[in-house]
Amino acid sequence: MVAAIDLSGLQTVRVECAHGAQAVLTTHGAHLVSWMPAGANEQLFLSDRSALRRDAPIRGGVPVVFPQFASYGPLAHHGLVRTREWRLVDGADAPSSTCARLRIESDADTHALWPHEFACELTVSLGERTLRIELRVENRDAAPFEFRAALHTYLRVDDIGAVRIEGLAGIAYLDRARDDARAIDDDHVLRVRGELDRVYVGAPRRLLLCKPDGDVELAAEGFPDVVVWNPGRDKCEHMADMAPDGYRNMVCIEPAAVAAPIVLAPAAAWTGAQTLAVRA
Ligand code: TA6
Repeated sequence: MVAAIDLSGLQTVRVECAHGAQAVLTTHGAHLVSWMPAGANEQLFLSDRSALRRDAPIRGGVPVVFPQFASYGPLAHHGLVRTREWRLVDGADAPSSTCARLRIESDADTHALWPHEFACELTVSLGERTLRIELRVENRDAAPFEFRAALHTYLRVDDIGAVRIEGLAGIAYLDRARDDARAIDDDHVLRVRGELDRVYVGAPRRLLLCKPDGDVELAAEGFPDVVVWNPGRDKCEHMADMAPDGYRNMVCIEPAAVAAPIVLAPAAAWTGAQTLAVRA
């Protein structure tokens, strides 16, 4: 629950709808930190040990990964924008808006690290029992550039041992926990038993997270891949921003463009999105 965590060091944006659904973002990273659908519990995991400072990434919620995924490149892990301040460009004048749009543009700091002129916009749209998150990337440069991206969604679960993910059977993946070895999982459903870090290449548009307190459907647009991650007990114990047993309460299911970078022409824009929906 966000209520238990002090976000006071960060500027927040709240969206809410008439039926009681609400979501909270920080302008730091355009980071969604909470989503409570109408009549349902918090759906996102947010570590109670997360740094909540402007110079550090937030552990949990939905980090925006751009223009680099993980360490597939020379930049900081997961790129440039999750630790930078974004500007609220829509939703600011309407405190009870169901939609918020945040924007970030390249500047001298980003240029020193990644020599391209870009803009990213994140739009969050809230329904009674749905949440759509859209990432738009603009190339404002005179030359094409390549990027990788993901919406690194941390879903909250009561007990990782009791959940399963449906929709990935037979899909080839890169096993990041085993030097990116290629594999195919033929099991009908995916269960998390220990560390799991997989990039499913060319993943289906719709996945289902099945859990005892209610299933969540995930529908992706534009993102070709999906990453599934849980650090498992041993890794989690060594993470400074996670409780030692925090891995039990989360699983990341991330629409992503990882296996092949996206090439964006000058003046062109790319859009990827995911819609989360809780089922009754
Ligand atoms: O998306 C999965 C992943 O790349 C994992 O390998 C793990 O490192 C995770 O992201 C978290 O990364 P972070 O930089 O937030 O610690």
